[in-house]
Amino acid sequence: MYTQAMDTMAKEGKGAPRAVAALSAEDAQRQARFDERIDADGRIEPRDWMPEAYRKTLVRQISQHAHSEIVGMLPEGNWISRAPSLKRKAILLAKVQDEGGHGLYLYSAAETLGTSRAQMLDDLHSGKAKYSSIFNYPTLTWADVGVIGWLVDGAAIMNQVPICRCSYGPYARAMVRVCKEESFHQRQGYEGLMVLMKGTQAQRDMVQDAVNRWWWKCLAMFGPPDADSPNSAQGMRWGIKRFTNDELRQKFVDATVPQARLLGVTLPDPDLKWNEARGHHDYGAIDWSEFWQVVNGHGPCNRERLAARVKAHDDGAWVREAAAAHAAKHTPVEAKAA
Ligand code: BYC
Repeated sequence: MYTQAMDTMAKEGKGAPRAVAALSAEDAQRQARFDERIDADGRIEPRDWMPEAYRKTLVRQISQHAHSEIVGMLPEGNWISRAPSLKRKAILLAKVQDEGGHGLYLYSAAETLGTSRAQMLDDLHSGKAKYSSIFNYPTLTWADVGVIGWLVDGAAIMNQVPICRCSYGPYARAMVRVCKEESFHQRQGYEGLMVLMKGTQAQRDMVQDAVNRWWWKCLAMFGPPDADSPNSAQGMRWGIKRFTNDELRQKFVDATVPQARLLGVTLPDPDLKWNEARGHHDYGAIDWSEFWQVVNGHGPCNRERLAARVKAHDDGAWVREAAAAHAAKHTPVEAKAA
């Protein structure tokens, strides 16, 4: 639904300020080669030289993205045991497993930058690393599962398709498969809602209620407005981000309005209207104070989500120990001696 809309993307972000630091002559040369490759829209690979700030930015973004996928399994996982039919249960199981897989590709991509998975998980569990704000809200009804597929996965695709062209090779390649799977997730959510909308009045009301609760949170998912986004200019300059937060938010609104109309739901924004002059929809003010509250750990489910992840990690200690013991037993003697 969204992927096709993103095929015509130009090169953006040229001319933005570069990070300046005192460099040795050799580093200056490496920096120049790096800049040239970025300017030519080339790929940076794990063994290539890269500025420390580029490496740090990627570890931050990719690890937070991985954490989001793993924490993102929880709100929908809540409904696996209560799905209304065997078919819906099988679909939801597959979707939640896919999210786990996305987390694993992304942790692997981040590991190529020299940070261990154990370190990244420590940062998540200690509350140092962020994950997407959207997963700190509860899933109250079955319609929430459909709305997460339609809107949350829809927003995720809008954000993630451009990352398939990210300058860092392993991240870009991981995102190709992630986006294909997210596309299926988005369609299954929309289809599930279509079925509910053709059902009883109570089912239609349940869908509308879920849309009312998730819409604004999905708009905030794209991150703070460009003027308050400290990482955007450099992320664009490095070809990590290809569109700004506000640009992606606008694309999402424009793509979603006709889908809402077809579904027969009302998006809960009295200021939402087509602006002929801009060629886009105008929309109302997002509550950024709520967003920052949630990002800073004070959303309705932050504690619960983190506690669930810490428990899962602790419960899995025996698996890691067994795997390490198995690996040690099968390491050739020469490798041990070396
Ligand atoms: N929630 O300067 P900015 C999924 C933070 S998974 C929490 O604009 P940047 C899915 C931001 O990290 C969805 N924090 O940053 C999974 C920064 O703080 P730090 C996850 C947020 O990096 C399962 C500060 O605010 N997707 O879709 O240029 C089921 C200032 O922001 C949020 C990704 O991770 C937020 N919503 O841009 C279904 C995609 N927004 O780190 C679905 C990859 C901002 O400086 N990531 N912050 O302490 C990105 O594209 C970018 O990192 C962002 C933020 C657009 C998210």
